[in-house]
Amino acid sequence: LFLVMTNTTDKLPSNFLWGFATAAYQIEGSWNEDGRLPSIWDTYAHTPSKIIDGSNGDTACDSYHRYKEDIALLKSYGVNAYRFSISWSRVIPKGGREEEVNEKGVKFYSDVIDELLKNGILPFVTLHHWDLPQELYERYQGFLTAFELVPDFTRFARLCFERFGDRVKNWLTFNEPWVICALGHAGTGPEGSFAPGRSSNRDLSPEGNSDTEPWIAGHTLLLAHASAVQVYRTDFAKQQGGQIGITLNGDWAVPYNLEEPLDHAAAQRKLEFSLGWFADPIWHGDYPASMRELLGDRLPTFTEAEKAMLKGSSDFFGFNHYTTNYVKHREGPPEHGNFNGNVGLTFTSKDGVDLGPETGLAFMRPVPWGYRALLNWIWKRYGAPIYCTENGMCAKDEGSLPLAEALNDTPRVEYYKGYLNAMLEAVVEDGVDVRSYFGWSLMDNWEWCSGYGPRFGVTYVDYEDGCKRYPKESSRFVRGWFEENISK
Ligand code: PNW
Repeated sequence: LFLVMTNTTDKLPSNFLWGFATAAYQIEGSWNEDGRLPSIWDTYAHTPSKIIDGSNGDTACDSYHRYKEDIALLKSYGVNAYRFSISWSRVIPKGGREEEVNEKGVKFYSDVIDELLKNGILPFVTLHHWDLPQELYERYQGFLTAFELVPDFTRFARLCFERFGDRVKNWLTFNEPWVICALGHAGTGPEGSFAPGRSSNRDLSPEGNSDTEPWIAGHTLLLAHASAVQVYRTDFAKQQGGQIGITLNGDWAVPYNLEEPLDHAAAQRKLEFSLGWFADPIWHGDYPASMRELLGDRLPTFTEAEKAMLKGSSDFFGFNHYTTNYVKHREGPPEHGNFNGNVGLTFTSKDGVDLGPETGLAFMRPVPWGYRALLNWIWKRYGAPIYCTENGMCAKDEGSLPLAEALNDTPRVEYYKGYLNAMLEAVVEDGVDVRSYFGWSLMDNWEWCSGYGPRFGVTYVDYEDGCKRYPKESSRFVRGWFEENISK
C-alpha cells in the first residue's frame, strides 16, 4: 500500500486555522481591577518618558469589559481561531509559586474561553506575552535569576493547564523571546527599549549590562519554556489532547551587497541570532555555533540534562513575522551596548532605499517575498510544522486619520494580500507545512513604547469614544481571502 502525499491542490488544507491575535496588556485595560497587580509593563508605562506619547495600558481597548463584543467581531469576521494571552499578574497577582491564585482573574479567562467555544472559535493561548509580575522583577530581577523564575513560571503554566486545559488545546509558552531579551535587557533608545528597560546605556537605565544580560535572560527563558512543556506533557497532554509550542519572531535578512561573502555571512548570522538563538536549542539541543563563536563565555551553557530536556520541547514552530531588512557585515570590534553592533551586524538601507515602502513603524517595510523565503528557511533548518501566529502592519500616519478614512485601509489590504499570497506559495509551491495564520491584530491597540499612534487592527478602536469598535476594509479582505484559499 502506498500513501503518497502530494499537493494536488493550490489551496490551504481544510483544517487550516486562521484568525487574529492580541496580547493581554495591549487590549485589556483594567490594570488594577478585581485583584490584578502590576506587571513590569504597568510600571514601565507609568514611568515618565518611557512611552513616546506618554500613554499606558490602564484602559487600552477596555477588552476586560468588552470581551463579548470582541468575540462577536471575531465571529462576524468568519475566523475559526483566536490567539490571545493570559496576564500572569491577573491570575497570580504576585506571581510566585507560593502565592495565592486570584479566582476573579481565573474566571475572566475561563469566561473568554467559554464565549469563544460557544461561537465556534478555537482558543490559541499565549502564557507569557511580556507582562512579568512586577513583584517577581523586584524580588529577583525576573529572567536574570533562573532558579527562581523557572519554578515560578512553571507553576503559573501548571495553573493555566489545570484551569483552562480542558478547553484550550493549543498553547504557546512565550511570545517573542528575542524582544524580551534584546529590547528588554539591551535597549538602545527610547523606541528600542522595552520593559523592564535594562541597558548599559545609563541615559536609559540605572542598571543593566547589554553585553551579558540578554544572553542570561534568554537562557532562563529557554529553561522555563522546557520546564512548562515537561509539566504539560507529563501531567496534561494525554488527558487533554492538546499541543504546546513557543512563538519566535524573525524578519528576513538580505545581504547588503550580494557580491560580498561577509554580507552573506552577516545575513545568516542575523537569522541565527534571532530565530536560531531559541530554535536551535529547542530543535537541535544547543545554541548555534555562530553565537558561541562570537559571544564565548558571555553565552551561558546548558548541562547535558538541560539539553535533553530542551531538545524536542516544542510540538510546532510558532512564527511571528513582519518585515525584511538589508544586513551588512560590521567591521571592527564589538560595539558594546548595541545589540546588533555587538554581534557584527549593521542594518541599513541600500543607497538610501529600503526594501519596501515606509509604514507607521520605522523598521517595518512590507516585503512579501521575504515571508516566503523565511518560511522556507525555517522549514529546511527545523522541519517542524509552522504556526504563523502574527503578521500585519500599521500604515504611515494612520494614527491621525479621521474615522471614515481609517476604515478604508488600503495599505493594510495590500499588505495582507501580498503576505498571504507569499505564505500560500510557500505551502503549495515549496511544500512548507504551515498550519495557521493569525493577523496582528484583531483591533487597534496599545503598541508598547510607541503608544496608541500605530494602529495595527483590522478593527478601528475609537479611543475618544469609549473604545467603540468599527470593522475596517481589511477585515473583509482577510475573510474573503481565506474563504477562497482554504480547501472545502
Ligand atoms: C510584536 N522589533 O512585537 C508583538 O508580538 C506584538 O505584541 C506587537 O504589537 C507587534 O509585534 C507589532 O509590533 C514586536 O522591534 C515589537 O523587532 C518590536 C519588534 C518586533 C516585534
